[in-house]
Amino acid sequence: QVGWGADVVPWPADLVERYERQGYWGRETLGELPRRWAAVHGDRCAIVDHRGPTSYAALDGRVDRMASGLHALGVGPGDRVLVQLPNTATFVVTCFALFRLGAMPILVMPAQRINDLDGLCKLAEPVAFVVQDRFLGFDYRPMAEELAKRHGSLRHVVVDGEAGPHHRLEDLDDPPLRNTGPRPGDIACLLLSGGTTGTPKLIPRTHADYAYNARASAALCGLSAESVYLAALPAAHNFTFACPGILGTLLRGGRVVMARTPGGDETFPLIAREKVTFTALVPALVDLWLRQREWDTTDLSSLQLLQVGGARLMPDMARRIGPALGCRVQQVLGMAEGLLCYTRLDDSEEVVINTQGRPLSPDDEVRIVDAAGRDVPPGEPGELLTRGPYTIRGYYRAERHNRTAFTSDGFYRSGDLVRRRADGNLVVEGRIKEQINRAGEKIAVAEIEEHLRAHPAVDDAVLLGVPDPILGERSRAVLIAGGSRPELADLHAFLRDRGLARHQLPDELGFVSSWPLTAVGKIDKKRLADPSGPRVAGAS
Ligand code: J2J
Repeated sequence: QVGWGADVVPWPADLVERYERQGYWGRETLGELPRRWAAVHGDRCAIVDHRGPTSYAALDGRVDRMASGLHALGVGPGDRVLVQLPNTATFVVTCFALFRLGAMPILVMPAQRINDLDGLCKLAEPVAFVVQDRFLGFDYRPMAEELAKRHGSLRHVVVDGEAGPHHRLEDLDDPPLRNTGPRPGDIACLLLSGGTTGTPKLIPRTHADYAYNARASAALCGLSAESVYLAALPAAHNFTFACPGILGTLLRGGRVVMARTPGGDETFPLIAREKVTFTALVPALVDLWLRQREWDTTDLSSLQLLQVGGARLMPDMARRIGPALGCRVQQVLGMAEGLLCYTRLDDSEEVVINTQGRPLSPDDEVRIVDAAGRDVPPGEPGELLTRGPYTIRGYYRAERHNRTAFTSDGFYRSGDLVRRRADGNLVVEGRIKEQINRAGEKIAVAEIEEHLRAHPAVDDAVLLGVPDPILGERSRAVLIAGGSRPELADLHAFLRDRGLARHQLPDELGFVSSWPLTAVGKIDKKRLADPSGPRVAGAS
């Protein structure tokens, strides 16, 4: 691809040609879509949020105004813009305005704090930051100001709500712009990776690949203009945004309902009122919904499909969903890097309960390999490697990391341990990457350990994922502290001061006087994590 420079690793030319020929990659760019939708659907409702409904025509108008307003501020093609907004129509407007300009939104979840954002600013040098004034008790404006102070690149803060000295999002409105015209192969947005290292990783998705991702997912899920999607997880998550989620629903002329929080208290009444037909959750939230369902009698009869992904769904929980919520289940093994595996709507109960499905695209390539990179015998577990028409070839501006995160022939090393059943469906067995999956939120172990080691009372630190009946995994910090031992609350305060988000704080704390070591002299994390294993000297 022309114009990508060294920031992004392109697909090889023969595959570009193949993906275009197969019809996966079209000629459209994401920014043009609202215009086309408005022409077809006009006054039909596109999005409902806490402020009310937005029609397809109004959506296109808002996208136009915001695109021209951002352009007047100097935001242009190729610029990066941090977007940290809760689930609102404004989130969608902002993304499409940036798509239209050929600028790239960096999609950040509302729960993320300055430590993450600081790393992203260093990496991607965004020119603007779009936030809501306050959300769930947190004021985003001081954080935006601090970031702007630290990073010269960040010239504009745009606020949805009370803007103070900043640009008010509603006021961004200039004469309509001629299309500045990104091309289908250009980068549309940068998604966040769960990460395994101390520095953040960004996932560059093109207009063509992301449109395909959403369109093919919408077809697989049988979406139509009658579909009503509840965005319960954060809109900035790949699952919610495009699998098929918000983008897939709008592509089919359906309606998106935005929930500010994912618990049953807010979502059940929304499902009843808006006649929601499908939604997506992580297993920890499924658990919460099922508990609430034991006493809550809200009418959920419109719900036809519940997608579950992000972390392992246990078969007995999967089995309880149908009877409790009156809908079908679809398991999704997804990753923001690309590959999506889905169980199909007509799969047997057995497949839907016990597997994470199979790839979306006929051109998704999946290899399952051993530690030496050799294909394992059929049915054996190994690491999932993948490439295909919507899987990236490299992280953004990460040349060195890309050398290990991808094979020399372009397969993404997922770090997931899977096996393939004889029927082709994949089952996730575990993980070989250093990452904790806490209720679907990915925690980069190495990064948090670095922060823990920075505490003055800590000599050395290890972070472990331990099994948790609700979260799937919770995090346990194990420390070596020669002098006084910090308490968990002290540690939390310390880490919060360093700008960590709530889910990044250890759930529990233990101490040892020395590390148990493996045969090759590495810290034996398995032994540290095993409660029934031999007690580690000095453990508490
Ligand atoms: C076990 N582990 C899973 C599953 C993801 C749809 C759904 C999820 C994500 C997502 C996504 C899993 N069972 N069903 O982007 O579009 C773990 C794996 C994977 C990692 C990716 C989507 N589904 N996982 O979770 O980028 O370890 O994407 O590699 O946040 O989540 O995390 P993320």
